[in-house]
Amino acid sequence: MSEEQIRYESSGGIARITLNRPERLNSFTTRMHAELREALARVASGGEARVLLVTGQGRAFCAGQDLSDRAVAPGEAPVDLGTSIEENYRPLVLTLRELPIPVVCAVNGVAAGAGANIALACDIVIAARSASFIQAFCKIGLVPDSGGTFFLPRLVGTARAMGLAMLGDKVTAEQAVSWGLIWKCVDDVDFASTTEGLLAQLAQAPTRGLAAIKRALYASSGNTLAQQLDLERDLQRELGYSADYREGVAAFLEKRAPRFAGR
Ligand code: T3D
Repeated sequence: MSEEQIRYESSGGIARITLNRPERLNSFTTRMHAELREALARVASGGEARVLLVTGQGRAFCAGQDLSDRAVAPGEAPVDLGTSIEENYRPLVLTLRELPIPVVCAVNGVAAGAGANIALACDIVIAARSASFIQAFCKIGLVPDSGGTFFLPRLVGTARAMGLAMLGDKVTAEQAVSWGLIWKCVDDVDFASTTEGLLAQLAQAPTRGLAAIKRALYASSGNTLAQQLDLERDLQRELGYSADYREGVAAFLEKRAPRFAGR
């Protein structure tokens, strides 16, 4: 496949997707979405990757939709944004959330509009200190999409979500951490090595267990306590029969480091 607008690699249990339109701050085009879909399908069907990295090439993570695709000449009908969301952004967010492996987003620079919310759709978000997050939608008369209206209030509460969505202010990586929007922010010089350390750790972790953690945590906001306790029971029952659980217990008792196979 042609991968010009994204780069995809997979080795050593780590799949990597790099948004690759640096001259347009990695903003989304229809073609980039198609390439992303194809890469994500490879991750999902390959069965080798135990962690997925999503990051951006150049000085930005992603500036959301490419707005040069959205200019409307007088007398012309505008693009149906609902169709764009339905065909591109909605499946992208759902795929990231449903992949049965951890998805790490390494936010290397500005993340704006859908770019910010695609980052928030990932399971663990690490950002360079110079990165920032902007809910840019309000500046062009739109609503936060790609899950923004779902993620923001859950992560930072309604008051902050409302301010972020209605004002479109830039949130620094440091502030994003202190508000609970993302996991971690590291100095730019340490960003690559910290990200690699995180990927290596996750690639050697008990993958089935992490998939179950992901499923349980994302289910919790829609569940009652009783439903969540039932889900925990069911997941624990299933994991209790896994090779990784057996290995984890054996390694603990033998006082050695575990060697998880991800099964
Ligand atoms: O349409 C649908 O399908 C519905 C879905 C919508 C989802 C969305 O994401 S809507 C929101 C779209 N995104 C934005 O509104 C963000 C627009 N960009 C910005 O606000 C700023 O560029 C940034 C805050 C992200 C970065 O600012 P700065 O000062 O660091 O860079 P810059 O100079 O603005 O941008 C550098 C270049 O990238 C520039 O081009 P030039 O002048 O060098 O030729 C700029 O026009 C271009 N660029 C940045 N963002 C976009 C873009 N070109 C097209 N689309 C962009 N989104």
